[in-house]
Amino acid sequence: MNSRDPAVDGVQHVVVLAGGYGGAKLSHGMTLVATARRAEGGRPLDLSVIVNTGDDLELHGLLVSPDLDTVLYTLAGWANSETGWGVRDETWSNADMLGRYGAPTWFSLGDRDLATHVLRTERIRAGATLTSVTAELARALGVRARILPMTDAPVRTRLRTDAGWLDFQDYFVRRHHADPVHELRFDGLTDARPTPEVSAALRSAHVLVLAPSNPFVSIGPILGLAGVVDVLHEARARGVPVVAISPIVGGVALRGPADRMFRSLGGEPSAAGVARHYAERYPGLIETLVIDEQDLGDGEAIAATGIRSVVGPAVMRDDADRRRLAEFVLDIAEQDSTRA
Ligand code: FO1
Repeated sequence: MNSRDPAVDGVQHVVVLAGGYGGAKLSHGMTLVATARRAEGGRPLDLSVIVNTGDDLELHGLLVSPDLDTVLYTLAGWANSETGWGVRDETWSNADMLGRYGAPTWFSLGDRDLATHVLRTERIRAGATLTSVTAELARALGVRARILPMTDAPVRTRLRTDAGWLDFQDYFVRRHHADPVHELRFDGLTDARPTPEVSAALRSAHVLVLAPSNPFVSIGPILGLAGVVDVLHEARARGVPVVAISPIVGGVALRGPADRMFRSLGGEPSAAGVARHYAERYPGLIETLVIDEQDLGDGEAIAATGIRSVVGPAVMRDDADRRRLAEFVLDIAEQDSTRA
């Protein structure tokens, strides 16, 4: 089976590897394409989003999964599009009251957002997996796409800075990701396994997309899970296109610390730096890197890494941009699979 066989039950299975908001926005773009195809009788698009869980934390006794929730809320139409996290039209009564009790409120849980953590924690305490709880929440919010935690085992990203080793949200929120990062650790990752649902999605994919998420702390943990890179290579060998989108545009990260991490962890904050990062860590994995037109000049340096670069609408400011980028990626994938 490969992506050249339109006959294969017709449905096009697109699998996106995602971290926070960049991955959520691209995934939303894919669902906009899926909806348009349903309306126009085009080839059905079935989306699975494999999401990083290394940002997860326990707070007030509750399990909080920021990247899963950003994808869930964005696909459900509930996302706060200004912040890129949490729920829109949020209220903060609970956080206010917690503050009155002297509880920490540097990581603010809105009242609607809190419901997600309460239900998730309750279901997991009752023995449910993170995968099954996420599917229940997605179904309840009317999300058709499969939102798949990369693993059901706990994985916690930790970052070594001049202030010592920090938990991810301490680094990212409490300290405003201002600390230069000298080393990364993903506690629990070596014992963790991709879930059966993740393995099945990777094996049945017609198109594999690395979203414009942080290559170090969002895409990295997913690709660091035992067996994931091997399954991706098997997919490429079957002619399945593997397309990445640069999270660095014009030398800066569209959101978050990715550009500074290139400086402190090695590499350079540029589209070429992203290509080198992926080519060195995961040789032969990525076929095509979508770069913004501002980075046209990086084309030769990218080609030198063995990755083909294509200039596309890499910046997503609104829904039209999200759909445009998703369509662009699917067109690239179509070209790649016929080239293969
Ligand atoms: N980011 C912040 O900068 N400040 C916050 O108070 C904050 C709260 C928060 C609550 C729930 C949630 O799912 C995400 C939240 N985030 C907050 C964003 C979070 O740190 C990031 O979404 C990821 O961890 C980075 O991708």
